Amino acid sequence: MNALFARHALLPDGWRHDVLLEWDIHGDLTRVAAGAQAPLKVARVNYVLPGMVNLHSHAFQRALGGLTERAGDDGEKDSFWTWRDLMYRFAARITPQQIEAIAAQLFAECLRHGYTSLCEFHYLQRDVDGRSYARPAETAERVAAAGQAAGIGLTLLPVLYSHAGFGEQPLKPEQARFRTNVDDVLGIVEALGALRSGQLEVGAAPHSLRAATLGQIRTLAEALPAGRPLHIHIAEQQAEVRQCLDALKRRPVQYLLDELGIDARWCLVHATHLDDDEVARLGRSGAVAGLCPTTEANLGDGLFPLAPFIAAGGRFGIGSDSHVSQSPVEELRWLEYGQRLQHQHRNVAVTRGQRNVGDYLWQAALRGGAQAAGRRVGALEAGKRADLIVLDGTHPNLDGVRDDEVLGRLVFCGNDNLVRDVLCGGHWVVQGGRHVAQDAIAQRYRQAVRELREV
Ligand code: NGQ
Ligand code: ZN
Repeated sequence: MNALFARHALLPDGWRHDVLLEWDIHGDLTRVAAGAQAPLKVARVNYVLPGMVNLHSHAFQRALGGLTERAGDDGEKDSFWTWRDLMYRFAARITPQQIEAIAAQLFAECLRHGYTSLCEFHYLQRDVDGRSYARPAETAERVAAAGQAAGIGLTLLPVLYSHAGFGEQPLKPEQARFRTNVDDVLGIVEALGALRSGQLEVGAAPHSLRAATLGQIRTLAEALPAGRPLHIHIAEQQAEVRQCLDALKRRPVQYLLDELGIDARWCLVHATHLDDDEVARLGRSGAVAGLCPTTEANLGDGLFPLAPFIAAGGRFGIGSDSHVSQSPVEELRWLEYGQRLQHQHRNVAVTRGQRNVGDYLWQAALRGGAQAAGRRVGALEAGKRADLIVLDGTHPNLDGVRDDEVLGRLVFCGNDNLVRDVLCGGHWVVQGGRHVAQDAIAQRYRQAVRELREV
């Protein structure tokens, strides 16, 4: 039977008791009733949360994680830009089959840690010589296949990538695999349309103001079917802000807000460097800030102004971006800890109505993530996808805790993965802490990594 009985479940308006959840064969929740009787033969569990949305991913970078942590010898300080050179070198030789194997491993890991949706910001779209594949959507289709193998919900975002920097600088040779114009992207969006389902949506993503012009971004946004999400990297590094001021006479987020009618369709990824006016305007815009705390820390980006952004009514979600972490717990923990370290006080991510940091972070990241994904996810309610995680109620950290303590324990205490079972789109994809296809997926991943190391 497609049902589960949770003694405690996090519903949109907070924790509820004795919740009966039912879903249909399409993977949609059909009923979520609190204060219910447990029917015979329906499994009973202790703590259930909606699965988290991972709103920013470059899946292939999973295989590079942890391998760029050695300082260069040439006296130049390592930075985002020196990391990017290493990442380009890695991206130069990877094949579609390897992309699929790496993505499947990543997606299984994400599911095991409680992500049930992921937005793939997909720019590795040409072959190793910079030519279009016979099927221009080849690599995006490989990511979709990996999503299906792992059983995660996806939003595919084919990327518009035409320039190396502000002022329409020509692409560098090492960026040849990324090259697309607006028509290329729309062609890939169209080809991927055949894959749209309850588990998969298709949007688009101008890579950044460095890689796409305003005219291109406008054309793409207008041509994309209504309601599809649009994502863009923005204001991640100080150097980018300076270049934007030089070239366009405005700060990156200011420029987007002035020129593009940024609204709820948009996800602004990173948006790290904002002035007060940008914080207020972005907060009012309805757009989602796509925060990726572990990658932003790893790359030395800076800290997002979270408290004023929340106060301005801003929406945000979390992403694992370069995949130095595959855990929403770690993203949310570092999001809050960055603020504590910076401002030297505690319990920053709260509102007047929600004083509980863990509850606020989890729910806010769900709302923002769902919006950025453009899919019916992020809440346990009828009509949404049957995406949920069952926590290990026998773990000492959860033993006997009150409802209002669960997310504090999950997000801020310890390193064990408390995710026991995961249901995604109505299928149990993680059981007892193991992904159901873990071994086969890991074997293909190991093979891909071995091949890449041999090149
Ligand atoms: C990316 N990653 O596209 O993978 C970027 C680096 C760039 C992050 N921004 C490349 N974290 O921004 O030019
Ligand atoms: Zn990114």
